[in-house]
Amino acid sequence: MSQKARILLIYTGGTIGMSKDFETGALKAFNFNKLLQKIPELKQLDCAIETYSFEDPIDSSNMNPEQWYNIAAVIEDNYTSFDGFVVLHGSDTMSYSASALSFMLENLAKPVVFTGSQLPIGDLRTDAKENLITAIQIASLLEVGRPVISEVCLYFEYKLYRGNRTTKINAEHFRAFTSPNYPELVESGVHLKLNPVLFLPLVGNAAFKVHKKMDTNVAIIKMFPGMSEAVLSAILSIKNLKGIVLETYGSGNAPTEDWFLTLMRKAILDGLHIINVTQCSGGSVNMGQYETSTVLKEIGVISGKDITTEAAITKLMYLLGHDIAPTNFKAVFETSLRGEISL
Ligand code: ASN
Repeated sequence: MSQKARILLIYTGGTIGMSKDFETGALKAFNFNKLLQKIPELKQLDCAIETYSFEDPIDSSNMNPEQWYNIAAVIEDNYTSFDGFVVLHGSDTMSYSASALSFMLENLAKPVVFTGSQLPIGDLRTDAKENLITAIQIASLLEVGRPVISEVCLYFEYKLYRGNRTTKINAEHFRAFTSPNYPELVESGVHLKLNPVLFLPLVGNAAFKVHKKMDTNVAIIKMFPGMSEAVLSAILSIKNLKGIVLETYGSGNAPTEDWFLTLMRKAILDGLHIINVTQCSGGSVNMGQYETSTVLKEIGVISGKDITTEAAITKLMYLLGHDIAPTNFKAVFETSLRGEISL
């Protein structure tokens, strides 16, 4: 007889569990037990589900590294007792959290599936039920007693994506996420269509490890025509700033004006790590392809390649939380740690 998968459902908040405040009409998070009462279908699933709720469920706009650590700690404390984890999370910052957790959980041998919804579970037209039920089904997939998927993923609107490849693209559509540079791992239709060649390989016997330090001395700067020297220089002189994600144009291009390159050069010489990511929704940075990125490459700007901004900023926090020698930092950042970049 095949063994039933054991799933831990972790509720952090988000629209999925919200209801309207009678006085203000605004959506806010409510009690988790009510959430489960609204989905009696969960009892029909062929797995054993236990639940863990954050004491104060939040709108994911209030997510931060401390909360990421709390999610990681729940997974760590329950790691051996469950086959998979489903994290209910607001959609607004879900891609940041899925990216952060992918770095914080090293040698993960079980699925951690983030999901949520665009409409509360109590709404007649809700997308919450399908998202939740299929996320649990995917997290329950076992093959000879071992989880089929062993990475941090995000399930939304019939698709399972690698979490650190996703980005939220729509505030209204049920199809709220996309993974511009990596195909979906699973597509849900009449059957679940798995693409195992795209899964991260199994980790073997390496021990599961949770990393707790994320350094928040970081910033994201989005380039725009007309950005002034005063603005860029003010950001770069922030005390204790250790790294920035620079969202450039196209394949990693930026102005060739003297003031810009002088500020960049000085910042790098002063020890700041600058990661070049594209502000395009798809494609890769390729410094040197155009003259407008050649100098960036020469002065030691780090290539984010085809990483998302969400994965870049969380990877930066994660790597800065480790004592990596400054001379190694570029090489480590440009390596794929959890499948977040294509090499
Ligand atoms: N504001 C909500 C949140 O991110 C949005 C959602 O979950 N759809 O918590």
